[in-house]
Amino acid sequence: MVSSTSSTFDFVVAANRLPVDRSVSLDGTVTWTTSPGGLVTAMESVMRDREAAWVGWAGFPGDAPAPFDDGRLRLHPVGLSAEDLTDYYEGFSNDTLWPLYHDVIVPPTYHRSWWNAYRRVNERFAEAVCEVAAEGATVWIHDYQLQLVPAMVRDRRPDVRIGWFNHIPFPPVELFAQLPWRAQVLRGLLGADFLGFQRPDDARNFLRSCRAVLDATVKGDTVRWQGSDDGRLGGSPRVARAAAVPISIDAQGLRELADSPAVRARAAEIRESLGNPQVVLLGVDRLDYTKGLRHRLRAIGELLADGEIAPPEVTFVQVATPSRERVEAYRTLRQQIEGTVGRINGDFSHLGDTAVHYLHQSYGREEMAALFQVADVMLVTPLRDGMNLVAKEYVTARHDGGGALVLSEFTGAAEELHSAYLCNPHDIAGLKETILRAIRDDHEEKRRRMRMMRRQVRTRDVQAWADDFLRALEMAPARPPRARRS
Ligand code: ADQ
Repeated sequence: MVSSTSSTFDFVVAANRLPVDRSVSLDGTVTWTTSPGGLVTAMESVMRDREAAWVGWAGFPGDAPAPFDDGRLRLHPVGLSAEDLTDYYEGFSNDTLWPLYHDVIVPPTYHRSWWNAYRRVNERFAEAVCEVAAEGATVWIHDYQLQLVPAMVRDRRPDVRIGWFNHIPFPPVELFAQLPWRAQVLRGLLGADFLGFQRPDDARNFLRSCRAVLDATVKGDTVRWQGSDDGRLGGSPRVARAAAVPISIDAQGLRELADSPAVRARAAEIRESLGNPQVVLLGVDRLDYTKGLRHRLRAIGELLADGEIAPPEVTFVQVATPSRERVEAYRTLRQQIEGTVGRINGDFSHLGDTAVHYLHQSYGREEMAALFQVADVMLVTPLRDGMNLVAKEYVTARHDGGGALVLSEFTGAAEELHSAYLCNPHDIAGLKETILRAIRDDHEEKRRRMRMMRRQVRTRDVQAWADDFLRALEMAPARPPRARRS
């Protein structure tokens, strides 16, 4: 338990968002509800026996609310102004780093004012971390929004152990080198003792960038770098390790949920409402250009035009979660997707038989689990994705052994789920063939594939991920000898 008097903690998580959502009732009463998600579940288990704090933005612009306790956890909000949100979050994080780190599927935008905001907000996070971290604490920093925080914390607090985990890909140096602030970002990351990535290739890309951009010495998975004269790392030598620690899901929790009578009943209800088709194809993605929605719809449109699939026997349900709607590239994508869905339905739907069911909405965990159970073929076809948890959720929710997963080679999940129907989403002919194979393959073959993938996710669940990360952090190269709190 967090004692209300304690102000420092031996375990600190920093992520862009706090794991809670605020709601304000008409009489002004404020309530916080835990946002469901794998990260929260993973952290809950590692925080259980520790004095732990979570530093993050509370989800609305303006001054940060005062720190408060949520069960065992101290929540320490960081305030972001409307301008910070535009420049640091929507700008530098989601319109510079996100496209650059996802193979420049859309061109990244480089603005010096966004970079200044990114630095300013990262400073704010670093200050908050230092405020709550006890002497010798373990600090776990998450994701691309906070890449400068590791060095900013180390400058102030050489006594703490710092880990950073990247939820998205790390690009090849040939792309990363575009970033006007590439050296500053690498120096920021090298404040960490251990850097975790989704795939071995991401870790390798990072190490190659350190060598090429900073002239650092890289041996195996360890990078050594003598801090530069600009004072950011105080000129002290840095040693950090970078390796793959693929994230996963709360497999047991999802399995239990998917097996509950309520979810099973809801799955039957959904299938009925779709007109009991023989084959339900399903896609579930944030409406993001990395997720390959345009390519997927192209393949589906052509399969309908070829007469290979047709409603009511085969129907496609696409859940496209609203996302980053203030960023131009996302608004354009939405228009394109909705235009394409409209055209496909205009051409191939009949009264009562819809070719593509398009749902631009968010759902609760139960509804998602029920949708997964209804899906005979799950289409996970991103052009690039750090991991893709939907793939792991799908194979876990199909505890009945049914279903088939079509999975892009360009996801982190493809490194682990070898029994999926793997595809290159850029190859529309190949994608169409793979979808048809996943529909038509022998029942036993599909069950065998699903069984192997379910076992993989069960044994490498989110708990294993968090344990692996923290073990690697604990064993990371020793801190410099003078690393005591001053
Ligand atoms: P995301 O890009 O958001 O995550 P993903 O891994 O697929 O992608 O996670 C999405 C999550 O949101 C899943 O748990 C899914 O069930 C849920 N979800 C999607 N649509 C929903 C809807 N309409 N309603 C409710 N829930 C919905 C980033 C990286 C990924 C990486 C994760 C975790 O881009 O590559 O796997 O972080 O590290």
